[in-house]
Amino acid sequence: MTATFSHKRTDFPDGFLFGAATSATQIEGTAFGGAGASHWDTFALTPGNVVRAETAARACDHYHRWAEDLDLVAAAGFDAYRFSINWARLLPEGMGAPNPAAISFYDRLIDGMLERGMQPFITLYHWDLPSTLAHRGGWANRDITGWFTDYALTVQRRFGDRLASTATLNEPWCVAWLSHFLGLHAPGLRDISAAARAMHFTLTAHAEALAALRAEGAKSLGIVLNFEHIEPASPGDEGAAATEEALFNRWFAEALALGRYPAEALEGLERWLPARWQADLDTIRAPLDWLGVNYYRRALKATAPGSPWPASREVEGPLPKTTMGWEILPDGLADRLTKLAQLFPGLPLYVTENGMSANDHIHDGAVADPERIAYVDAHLAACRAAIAAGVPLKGYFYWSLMDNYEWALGYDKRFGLIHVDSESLKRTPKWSYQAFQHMLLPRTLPSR
Ligand code: IFM
Repeated sequence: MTATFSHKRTDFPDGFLFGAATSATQIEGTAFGGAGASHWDTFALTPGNVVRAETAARACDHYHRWAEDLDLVAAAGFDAYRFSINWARLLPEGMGAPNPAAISFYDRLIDGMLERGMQPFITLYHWDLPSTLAHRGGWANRDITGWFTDYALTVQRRFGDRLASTATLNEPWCVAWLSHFLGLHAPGLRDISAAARAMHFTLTAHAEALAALRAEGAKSLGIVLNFEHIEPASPGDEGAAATEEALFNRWFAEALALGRYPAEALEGLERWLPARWQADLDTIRAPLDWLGVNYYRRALKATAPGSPWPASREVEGPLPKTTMGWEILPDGLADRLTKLAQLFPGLPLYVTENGMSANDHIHDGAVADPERIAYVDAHLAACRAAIAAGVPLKGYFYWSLMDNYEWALGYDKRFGLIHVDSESLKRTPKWSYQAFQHMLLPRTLPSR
């Protein structure tokens, strides 16, 4: 294993963007700056939901250390920084009057990116739903469409003049299925009817916000979806794998590209979908300016006999794994990018998240993480293969800039290019950070 990547910046097309990604709740510290409560705050305070009941109250204290963190993004040679707004920080009641401290924080943050020559890639919703709206049914209530659109317009009117790009939602599968059917993320429901509604209302909220943002003059609008390379665990498990493929990889992408939901998913969900769902699909299909692709792993699916629909379960596979237990399969990224380029002809794609968690430790002031370097190297090779095959891939963002709050798994799962000490919060760049520096510096500011 080496400490550098085998790729050079010039191996990628002119203007290809390299960036690092984070999200608000995972790094900022929700206790600071007058943020309202989000459903993650209450979820984490409910015993049994989060490992060691860890919360995002302090997180990486990025709220106070943002300038140091942006200096690190710039010093790595990144062209762009993907971050999110905490909805509950900006609008503590979910709607109505913005929090002045939040406006001033995000103003400083965005200006700080521009001063350092980095393009701000904003995500409007990376999971911090204000509790006030959660109490009213959150993503299972059709009204979320209007609440989210009003919030999106507030962001656009305050910050839109300085943004390079806006994503409406991050990973709607997690917002809907992981959180309302599997119960593993806030609000922690295990309810198929709430899950089906959320699978639909994430898309209506995306679509209505997109239209409103366009009417307001916003440019470069997209959405970020997550994908896995799903395969049957054994012969005979093809049906289970096809159902998971439909729920995870096809539901959102096909609704956006084709204005329809896959039959294999409707088989279980149609009876729970809200009234007038078919009529919404025309709006949902409205053109995007780009699509964000989050990809981490392969997942093997098997039939779960005796279990109600979707009657599938995950099986541990034989490939090398990250500390998340995720199987590493870089070819799955090239395959997915190629499929998406066919589904969305001509649409610019970005890898908006890709990365690995590892057991990283500081020795003699350094963090050696050659496995992460190898992981990124192999996924960058997959990006190049996709580009060579004609995929209009425009950028790659590593998840994550720094070790942070990995939701229900707390602080142990370290995805960062920068090690964050759990007590002192001291930042220590890892070898992988230096590998990016080596590949990206000197930075030439890309033309867009
Ligand atoms: O940490 C998360 C992020 O919030 C969304 N995508 C996957 C990452 C790793 O699990």
